[in-house]
Amino acid sequence: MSSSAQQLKAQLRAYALDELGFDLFGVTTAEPVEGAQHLKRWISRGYHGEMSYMAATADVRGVPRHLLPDAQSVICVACAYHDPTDAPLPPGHGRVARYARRRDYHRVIKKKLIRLGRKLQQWVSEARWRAVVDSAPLLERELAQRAGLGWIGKNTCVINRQLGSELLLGELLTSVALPPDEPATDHCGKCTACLDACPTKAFIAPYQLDARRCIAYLTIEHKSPFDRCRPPELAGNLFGCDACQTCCPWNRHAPVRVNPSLPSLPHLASLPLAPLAQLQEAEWRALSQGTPLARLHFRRLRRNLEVLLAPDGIKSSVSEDPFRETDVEPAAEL
Ligand code: B12
Ligand code: SF4
Ligand code: SF4
Repeated sequence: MSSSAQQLKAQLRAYALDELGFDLFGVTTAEPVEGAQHLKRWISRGYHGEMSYMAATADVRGVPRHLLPDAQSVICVACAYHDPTDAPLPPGHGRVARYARRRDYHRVIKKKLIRLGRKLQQWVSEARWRAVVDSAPLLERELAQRAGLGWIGKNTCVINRQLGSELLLGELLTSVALPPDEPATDHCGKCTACLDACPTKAFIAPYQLDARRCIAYLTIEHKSPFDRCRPPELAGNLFGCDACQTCCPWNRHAPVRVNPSLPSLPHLASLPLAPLAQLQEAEWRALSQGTPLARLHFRRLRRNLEVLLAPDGIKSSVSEDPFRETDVEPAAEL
């Protein structure tokens, strides 16, 4: 690749990190990603549950050119939100996952990416680009791994050696060919802390998550009412779950790093359940506005609260899990 392409990448990198305030920056090609085969198998086993958008887009998620036909490169970025100063969950409260106790990252990262795209166009007038933050079908973690931001850990999250896994990802697809970075390599080793820490045993095997068991899925993405005879275990979580990340040694040793554009909103860290159950829909909308919590439709909020407010007796036993698999192959790398 020419030295001018190297120089352009260096300029973009400096602008993304120094001006826009991203915490990580890397480049990969726009070639299809290899992990797409895992996605297809994941769907075929039904691990996506009610996330029908995952099944509907499985064939194109690994193909960046589906989103920008003449894409040559994908610029991958991340914002960090590692702030481990959690107080213990007060009695009668529900926990909100750390990524959701702040402004909605989709908007924050998208705005920054659009500025990056415009800057690219100032430097290369014929450049075409498209900004993506979870908003279009793309295997974001695979691309981030290939662009060197971090490896996909056994908990399926992208982990950076310096910053850990509490990262939110975004991509700028572009028709401009930029020199790719080296892919990140796996540093999970023999550790299994995340697999052991998951309260619902949602990992079928290392690197494989059955979303139907995952509290993040159950509290946020699952739309249907829960089975009243067998409500899921939510382990105190009202919205999302961090257990497979807070236990990870790469997070325990990571420096506190919260992107200034995504400051913590401490009043959202845990919410009092009984008063929440009294809220009217408009009040919930006002409380959640502008944060990832807004994704939680009022009906689903009430459903989650019903489980969290119920006496322990109604919680199901994980050993009776109807999704228990018997035919799972072990991860190839173990
Ligand atoms: C659907 C989805 C979910 C679902 C399913 C999660 C999942 N693991 O797939 C649910 C609702 C459960 C979820 C939860 C969370 N999510 Co989410 N989610 C997504 C979304 C939209 C798609 C993910 C996807 O493609 N899954 C498909 C499956 C097949 O992928 P996978 O499980 O990651 O498996 C990969 C590897 O493990 C490997 N693999 C799979 N099987 C096998 C088998 C073998 C043998 C091997 C070797 C490898 C392997 O290949 C796969 C493809 O890369 C992405 C945004 C995006 N567009 O990418 C955000 C995204 C992944 N989520 C994100 C976040 C922050 C979360 C939560 C932390 C939120 C929270 N605190 O509650 C949790 C984390 C739970 C977890 N451990 O994954 C971030 C992750 C950032 C990071 N550091 O990785 C993303 C990238 C959004 C973003 N733009 O920042 N999420
Ligand atoms: S987010 Fe929670 S429930 Fe989901 S896999 Fe991680 S630890 Fe398990
Ligand atoms: S807890 Fe251990 S196995 Fe799990 S992602 Fe972190 S390093 Fe990897």
